[in-house]
Amino acid sequence: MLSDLKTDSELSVNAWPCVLEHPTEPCPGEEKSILHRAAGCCRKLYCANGHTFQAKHFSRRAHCAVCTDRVGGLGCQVYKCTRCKLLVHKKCHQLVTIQCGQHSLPSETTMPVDPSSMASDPAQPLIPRNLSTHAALEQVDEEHEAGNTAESGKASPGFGLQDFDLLSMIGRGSYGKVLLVQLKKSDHLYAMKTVKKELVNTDRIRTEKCILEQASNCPFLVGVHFCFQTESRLFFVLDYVNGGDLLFHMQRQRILHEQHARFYSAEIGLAFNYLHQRGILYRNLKQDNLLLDSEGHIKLTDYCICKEGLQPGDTTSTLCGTPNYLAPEIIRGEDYGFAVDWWTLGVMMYEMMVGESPFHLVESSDNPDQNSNHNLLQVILERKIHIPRCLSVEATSVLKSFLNRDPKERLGCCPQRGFADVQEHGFFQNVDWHRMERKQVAPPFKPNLSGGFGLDNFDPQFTNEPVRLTPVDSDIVRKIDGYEFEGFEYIDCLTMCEEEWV
Ligand code: ISQ
Repeated sequence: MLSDLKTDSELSVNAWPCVLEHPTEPCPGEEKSILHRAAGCCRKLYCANGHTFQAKHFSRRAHCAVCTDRVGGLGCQVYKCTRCKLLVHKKCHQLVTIQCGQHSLPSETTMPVDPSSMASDPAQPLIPRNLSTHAALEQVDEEHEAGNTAESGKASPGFGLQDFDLLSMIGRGSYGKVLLVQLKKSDHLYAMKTVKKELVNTDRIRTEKCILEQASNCPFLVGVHFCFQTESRLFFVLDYVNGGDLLFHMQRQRILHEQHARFYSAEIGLAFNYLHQRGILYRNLKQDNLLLDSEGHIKLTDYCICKEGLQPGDTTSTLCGTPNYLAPEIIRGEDYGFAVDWWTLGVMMYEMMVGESPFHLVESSDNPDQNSNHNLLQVILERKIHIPRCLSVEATSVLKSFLNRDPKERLGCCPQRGFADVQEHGFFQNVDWHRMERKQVAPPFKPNLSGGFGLDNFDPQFTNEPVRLTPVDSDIVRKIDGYEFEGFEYIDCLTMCEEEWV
């Protein structure tokens, strides 16, 4: 079995067996309060004289650009141009004579509008204000792309790249980049995960999106606000978690006090329990995926290797995960279940309290093989785990219990008791779980947010990179099946309400 393993730093397999029969219908377990907005199915657009009007409820004082009477009022629909923000009565929209983009906004309109974002020709891309000219020019290709897809009827009528200012790069994965962005309309900050269509598997994207939607209802998971696409990319607009990731903080701190590790591991436990109760196996715990919010609470991110649809007791067998966190049963090639997540929590708690991995390899230049993943996997399977004597009895016990190589004996894995055993373990005895799950327990560390937008909490290797989306080769774009990602567009219920009541 060991010889079959890849030696990459990440091992993952692209086989995702859960394919929905009707992709535009809600996924199993999806909350009913969340609304889907597949292209054109929920929001109609009305075109007149270059404008693209959308029906809105408008609660502020404003006047119709055609008849000049007041528009809006409770329950009264107004048509608003998605590009130039012109407001008209529904009954007047066919009579509009002003061309799109060729008017100044009425002074009553409280929407902050940057003049540079008003293109005189609606067919021209908008140049975002917070980009350098160079970066903006790079982005123009993408905006064109966004416009083109809209014209061919495949883009979301709700949101597109042109609605956001791209502020900084904050992360990178094999799929694409993660950017800090600001919604122009509201100034809200979001993390935008960009995914190149040519690099992804559609079933995997469907799973990730489905989990993101469910994650939005858990305080310890990064959730999604919007999804949209261009011809070459998919965009997930996610919660921006401005305190940085645990990897960044552990590089400065090295070891955390037990009290500090207890707080993070309790919140991670609640996140796991939320996912497991919904049949989702996370499989991706590592320091880079554990983010801290502005107060210091945790949020897990990156659902790209999650498995969904597992009932209690069900197992799966795909070989995937980060080598250092792989549970022994995965390495042994056995079928495995939720127990692998509790193993990863044990590895992470050890790293927090001891300052290194429980499977730390001693560097040896004589034997380069000693440092390979192959050797690491053997160590995970066989080497005695050394727990320093300076740790408390309870900390020692919880580490031993999570790092039990037999999944049936591991803490959190008893079929009838599950998470209750974790909550009742001596290490967590002083945790008030009711307050903890409501984020009412004060975090032990508050991230420094003195720098703009919290960008000081992200690795300069990302934040120093220019903010741009590199143009995708047109030959590649031509090969992408335009219908493969149909129905990807999404807007969360809360934002939908905010958007309607401008
Ligand atoms: C949200 N906030 C900060 C960083 C992120 C990285 C990946 C996904 C979501 C994120």
